[in-house]
Amino acid sequence: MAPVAGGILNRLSPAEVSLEIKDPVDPKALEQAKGILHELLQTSGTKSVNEEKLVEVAKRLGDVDPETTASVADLLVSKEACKKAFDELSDTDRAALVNIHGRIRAFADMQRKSVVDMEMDIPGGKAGHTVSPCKAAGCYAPGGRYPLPSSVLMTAVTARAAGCPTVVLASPKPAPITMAAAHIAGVDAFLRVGGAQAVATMAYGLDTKTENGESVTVPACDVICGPGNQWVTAAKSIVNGKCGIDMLAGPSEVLVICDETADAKIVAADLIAQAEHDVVARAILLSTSAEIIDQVDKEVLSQVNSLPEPNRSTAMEALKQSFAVLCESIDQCISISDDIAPEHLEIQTKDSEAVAKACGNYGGLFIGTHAAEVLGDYGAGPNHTLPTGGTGRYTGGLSVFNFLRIRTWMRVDDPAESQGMVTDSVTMARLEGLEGHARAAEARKQ
Ligand code: HSO
Ligand code: ZN
Repeated sequence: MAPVAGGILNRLSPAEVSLEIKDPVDPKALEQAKGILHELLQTSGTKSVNEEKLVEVAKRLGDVDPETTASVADLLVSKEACKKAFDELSDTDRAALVNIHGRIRAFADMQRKSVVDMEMDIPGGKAGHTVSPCKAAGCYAPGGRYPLPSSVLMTAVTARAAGCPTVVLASPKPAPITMAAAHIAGVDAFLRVGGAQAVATMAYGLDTKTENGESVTVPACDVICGPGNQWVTAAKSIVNGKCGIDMLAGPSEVLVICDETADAKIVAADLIAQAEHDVVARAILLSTSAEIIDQVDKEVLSQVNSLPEPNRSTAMEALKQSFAVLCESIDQCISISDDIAPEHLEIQTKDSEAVAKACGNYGGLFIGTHAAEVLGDYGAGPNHTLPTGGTGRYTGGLSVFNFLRIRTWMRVDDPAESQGMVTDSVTMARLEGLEGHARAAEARKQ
């Protein structure tokens, strides 16, 4: 149903909510990303990307100024430049960056501590697992519509907390605040390149010597993470397997479940905050109260009109594709929300905690009026890199676990004690028709 007078949100009945889950990878962007990877790798003769090609692609796709970019060294932002950007921040801005960094790091450190090495007895010996970080993390922070230093912190700080010895960052056209964030996160290499070319460079690495003899080295990263546009997501889908990736992220979403006790002004502000990210972002309102829906809708229209440009037009576009649903019960709200599995789920009801517990699918959960989604964006603690487009059904957001490997081991100290296990293995091997296996087990018979 079309929006009502004085409002902007489409009104759907519960039955009209269709999932319309899109493939997280855009087919056209996938073809273009494949082309870029091919171009960067075909002439390299090595396993890393070809440096001249990278410079050419970065110039052509507008990452860098073709006039002032001479060599591959110009595609990197130096540590000195990042430190300078940090030092030049106002006291207030620097304090915000430092505080947010601290909270993200504290949360990630607790996550890291929550998973520990273990060992247990097996017949005649021991087995266990060890938790260990991958060597090189590649972090992407978008540079498009807005600079996103918070995404630099969310990705790079999490990789550091996991214990990755090398952290690479890619972010096109970095603003000084993005460079300052890279400084405080302590990134080792910073590529001012975006899109598929950035993902390819982090996946395959760049190893080169410039004319003045300086070496420019970006290692082939073991895990590539972070939000990005359709070409970043497409390229991540291509390199997935060569390296690990966190997720295939799509446009941002927020879903608010509220009842008559909610504050319409606050709900509206939260819907708009997410809508301003992107013209294809989505804001969804589910409520048991027709009055609240009307109030929120009117608030949305009036608040969005007071935003500065280009935020207003961006949010307006997104809100036109967004919707509100009047539900019969909170249980119905939860069931629709679970079908959607929103990236951000806000609960603003009288018993928010109980409602939150009953919700099954979401990227990040924000419980109660004061747990604003934007506080999560800016480092209350949990990561803001979250699954979108329904992928919250099978994955959570970015965390230290994306950079950790749980590796298992076993040892036999007392072969006599292990004989039962040996016999079982011989039997099972023959049931599988694997005579070589049977004999390898039998060699341990006593
Ligand atoms: N809400 C975005 C993250 C972000 N917001 C960065 C502001 N800056 C996706 O979770
Ligand atoms: Zn946001």
